[in-house]
Amino acid sequence: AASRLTLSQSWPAALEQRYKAAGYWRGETFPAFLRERALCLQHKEAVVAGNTRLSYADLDREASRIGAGLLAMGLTPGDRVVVQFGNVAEFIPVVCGLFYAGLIPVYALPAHRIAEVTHFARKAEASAYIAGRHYGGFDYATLATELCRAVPELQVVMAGEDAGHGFTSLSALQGNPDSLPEQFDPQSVAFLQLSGGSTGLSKLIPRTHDDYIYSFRASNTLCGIDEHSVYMVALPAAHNFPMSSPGWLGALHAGARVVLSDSAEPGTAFALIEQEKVTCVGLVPPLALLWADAASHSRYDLSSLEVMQVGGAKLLPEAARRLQGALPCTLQQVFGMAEGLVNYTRLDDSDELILNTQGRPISPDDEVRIVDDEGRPVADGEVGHLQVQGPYTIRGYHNDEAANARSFTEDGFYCTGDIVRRTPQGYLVVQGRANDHINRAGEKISAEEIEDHLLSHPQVFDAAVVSIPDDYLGERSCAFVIARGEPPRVVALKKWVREQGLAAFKVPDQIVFAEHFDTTAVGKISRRELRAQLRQRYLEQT
Ligand code: J2J
Repeated sequence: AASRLTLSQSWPAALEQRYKAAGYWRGETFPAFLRERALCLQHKEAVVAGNTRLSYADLDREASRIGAGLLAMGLTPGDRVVVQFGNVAEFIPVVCGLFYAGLIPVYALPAHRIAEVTHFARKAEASAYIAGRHYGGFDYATLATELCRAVPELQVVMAGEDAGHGFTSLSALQGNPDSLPEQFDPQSVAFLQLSGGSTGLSKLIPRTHDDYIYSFRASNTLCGIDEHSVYMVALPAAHNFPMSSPGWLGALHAGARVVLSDSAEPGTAFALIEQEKVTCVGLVPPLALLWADAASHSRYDLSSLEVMQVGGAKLLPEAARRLQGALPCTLQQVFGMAEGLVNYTRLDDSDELILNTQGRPISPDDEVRIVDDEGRPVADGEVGHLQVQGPYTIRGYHNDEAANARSFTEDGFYCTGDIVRRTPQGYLVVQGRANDHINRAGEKISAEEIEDHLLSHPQVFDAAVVSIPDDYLGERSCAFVIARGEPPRVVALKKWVREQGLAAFKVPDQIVFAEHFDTTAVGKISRRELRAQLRQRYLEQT
């Protein structure tokens, strides 16, 4: 058996037994189900992206070649590999190849830049980095070169016409398929997903074969995915929502067809929906609204669409109503998190529930607790902090004791940071967030992380980053800055943040200079109170 990455914080034995007895954890693994689909479905199309069409047999062959090739490079099962791709055909065979080899993917998003990718590689103690050479006008070989300077032990594999820089080319990978491990422990870690990063940098989320496969297998049932479905990935394919709720992994598990769209812009996506007869797609609220507007005067035939899922950020009831009116399909609200818990409105729910709630948990064994600031359960229907444990919610982050102490209760519940209330039918309504991150159209930004980068500027004395309600994005980021002497220009300061090697979505949308932060009344106030105060004052003035 291959050496593996095991969980440091696992489920208590009693829960493990319960989840197995209930049939959630079936001992199924990624390589096993992918191989099985390839055997049964052979020439059925699995993945469509651009001009590439891969059958289930093609996907299996490519994954075997890549997995064996990586082992031939000297990687060992259990090693972590940072992958960074846009919505291109190679992404799926690369991830499946890592699964086949027992290597552990760490999913960077295409928007991430050197600061973030370096953090992932270090935190995961990764052995390799695999990326597509060009995507969205960015050359990932440049990033890889810098990355190797920061983390010299990394091996690099590049997909694309020309790997360049002496990197190994993805298409050149070759190895002996017999070298691929045969046995996989279903309770070992299959990959590391990224957290939204509420305090500081993103944390790594270890997900096991058993828990993750259960989450998307059960999602398939709730989202109407079967072998006739065509699932479109319009959000970044490495994000947990389009990967697992039910996502492209759910679709592959069902033997359906996955269509990757490299743009979520209606023009591109609508053409693909018509051409590929897409039946299901997942979107964030601003995109869904954009689609609704565009659909009214679109010449494309969208009648194949059965389900439009919206999640990642709060969909307001009025916006939900607009979507329902504009698109000829069922609206499904999805409230999920990469740490685990996913809630869906059910396809046959009343409009009342679909419009006004964020759904209810996948599993009868998702134990949801709503508590006050002191951790005591609130009365039924009252607003409080959402905590959860269940068959697909992690018990701890990878290699991060400090974060675990903050984010998990003593009895192992995950503190989501979301403020919710529960309806009498057990549906959750998201009311807000307890911690200071900005949910910018589904992309999560840690206030602390950006404040840190602002503070590194020589002309910045202090900075506080807050979320401001925004008609289009849901929330935008606003940085309040106290200058040290002459204030820097706003554009210069934004450029400074970008040049720290950060994803562009983290650059503050707005910068407001302040003379001082008012900390008088309470004397020393917490960063959180300060942010709340600044946000409040700003909203009162505008
Ligand atoms: C309000 N807030 C929401 C919603 C997520 C499916 C869907 C989404 C994610 C995701 C995911 C929300 N209304 N409908 O992983 O599998 C906010 C909450 C939550 C955080 C998690 C999936 N849907 N959110 O968005 O890990 O604050 O996962 O805790 O990126 O997004 O973010 P993330």
